[in-house]
Amino acid sequence: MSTTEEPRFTFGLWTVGHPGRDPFGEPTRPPRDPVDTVHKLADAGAWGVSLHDDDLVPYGTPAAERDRIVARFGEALRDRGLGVGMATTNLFTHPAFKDGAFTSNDRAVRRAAIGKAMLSIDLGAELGAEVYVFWGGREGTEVGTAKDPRDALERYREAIDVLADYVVEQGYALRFAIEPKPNEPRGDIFLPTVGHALHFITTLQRPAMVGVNPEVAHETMAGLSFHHGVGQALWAGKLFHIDLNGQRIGRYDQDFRFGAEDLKEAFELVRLLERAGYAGPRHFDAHPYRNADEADVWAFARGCMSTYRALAEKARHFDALPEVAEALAAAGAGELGKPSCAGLEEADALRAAAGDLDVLARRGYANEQLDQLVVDVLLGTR
Ligand code: GLT
Ligand code: MN
Ligand code: MN
Repeated sequence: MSTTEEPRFTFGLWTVGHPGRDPFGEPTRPPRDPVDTVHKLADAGAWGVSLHDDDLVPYGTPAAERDRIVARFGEALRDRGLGVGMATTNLFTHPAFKDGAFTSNDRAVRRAAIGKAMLSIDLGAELGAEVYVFWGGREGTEVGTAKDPRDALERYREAIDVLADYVVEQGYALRFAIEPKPNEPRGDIFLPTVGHALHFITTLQRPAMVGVNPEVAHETMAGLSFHHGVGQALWAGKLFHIDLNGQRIGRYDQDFRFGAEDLKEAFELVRLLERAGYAGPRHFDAHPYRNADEADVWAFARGCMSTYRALAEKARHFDALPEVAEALAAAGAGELGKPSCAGLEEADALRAAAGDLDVLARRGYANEQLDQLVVDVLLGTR
């Protein structure tokens, strides 16, 4: 993305539409009409929306009614010039998925899950989605002995393979993105981190079609550096989509407004995405606080976008400061981009270099100075 292009901000229908239900309490906000969401998101300056099949068409809706709902929604998108960044299947709400969807021990459930995903892929393609996400929230266990993880991964792989074949056979221009999460709602979820997902993708029949959809909250729940996970996905050419929100380590799945927690990590992330030229949607998968009223919901949505923009601006400002250039040089940040050796022809020189450690240990890396510059820029004192 060049500095003049506006990032493509998207919101799930389930985000601004989140009714404020939690495991301990009933909804605090009324249900929202998806068409109303389209209008309000357009007013707020978003580029587009994302959706689960069931967010738009409640499960069990008769076919004629489904077509009417989808047509009305498509018309609102066209009217307001909004796009669909991603679509996905709800394979976690219905009680049938209580033991998993693609990895349920019940073969009939697995077949129904694959079929539901096919219908949902049709819907995503009809609405022009560019990415199809798989978040396996129910794919996991509380009781480890109930599922051999090798069998579960084999069934997961089978499902993604057959669905990738389906996309190709239907001629849809969709790419898949797997969204990792360590736990919640299951005790332990399969494909818990970006790294697990990246390896899983290499086992698929159509690996080029499949990338990842990392989420701030999910890697953070696992205590990991989110921007390192995103960095590895970028390095592998697999960052097909991204879920932005806020989360504190060690807490429940908070899904707070982007930037509401750990601004420094958010800065590292935005700086990385902007420097890497990530061109996909900047998707906010977050919920307004449970005590938010209607006005606060839209303050939440505007806040997600304005924080991203502000951090992108801070990142540009940071990288333009001469003192930052100096600190980066002292830290050796640019040196890391250079190959360490030309290969085995340098074996003698490499062995000789092993004797230099005492001299090499004298170098400083100016990381205190560099990090304080980040803090100064974030605080606006520089
Ligand atoms: C659910 C989950 C998210 C996923 C969504 C896609 S739904 O809200 O918490 O992280 O991205 O299924
Ligand atoms: Mn998500
Ligand atoms: Mn989440």
